[in-house]
Amino acid sequence: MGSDAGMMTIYDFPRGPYPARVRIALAEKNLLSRVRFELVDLRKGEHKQPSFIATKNYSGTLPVLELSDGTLIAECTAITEYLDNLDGAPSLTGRTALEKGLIHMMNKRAEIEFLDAVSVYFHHATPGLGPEVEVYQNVEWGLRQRDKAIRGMHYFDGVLREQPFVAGAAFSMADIAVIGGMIFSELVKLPVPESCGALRAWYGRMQERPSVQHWRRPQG
Ligand SMILES: N[C@@H](CCC(=O)N[C@@H](CS)C(=O)NCC(=O)O)C(=O)O
Repeated sequence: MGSDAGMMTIYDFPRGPYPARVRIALAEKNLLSRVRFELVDLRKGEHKQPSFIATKNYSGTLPVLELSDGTLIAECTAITEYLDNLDGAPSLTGRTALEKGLIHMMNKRAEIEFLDAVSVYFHHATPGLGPEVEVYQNVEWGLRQRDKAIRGMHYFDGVLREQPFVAGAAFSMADIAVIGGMIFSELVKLPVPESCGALRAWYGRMQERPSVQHWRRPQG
């Protein structure tokens, strides 16, 4: 089992939208001094190397958290759950049963309807990480996922017309997942429709958070 003390390692790619989610969560939880980052170069396909898959993450994705005793936790949501509960005072993943349920639902929805859809668009309908890494591309599937992501933007715009944050009254991991979608959309130049005023205004407010500002700064 994982130890709660000691230095942790994050295998990541600093500008990647999924790694951004964990970097933002770390900053929100004041844990940046407890981690060191190890670059896995996506453009070189290092995350698809058999050794990475065998020893770090079966799914061949980033980020991955490694605890000081060698325990590995992949998947942004799982990593965020772990980090959020380290101090016994969860602030990103919910305290009550209701908060936990709503945050988990909206976080998953942000992935399915927005962030993961932009990712599929990137990998299938754009050059993605380049011909060496993108060994199978299905353009039609990619374009469908692009359209799904735009529908997702409209959906989250509607949510944010009704409430200040993605899962309700407070900032949570679900906001971080939508921020990941927005970061990926910027990267692939998929603009948020002008009509999504609430989503745009919320994103403006998110830029004021120190955790997001920290991510925006140049990183090593
Ligand atoms: N479900 C995973 C997705 C992670 C993910 O797709 N990460 C990107 C980095 S930004 C990646 O590794 N992409 C390479 C690929 O999918 O081949 C999570 O939440 O951690």
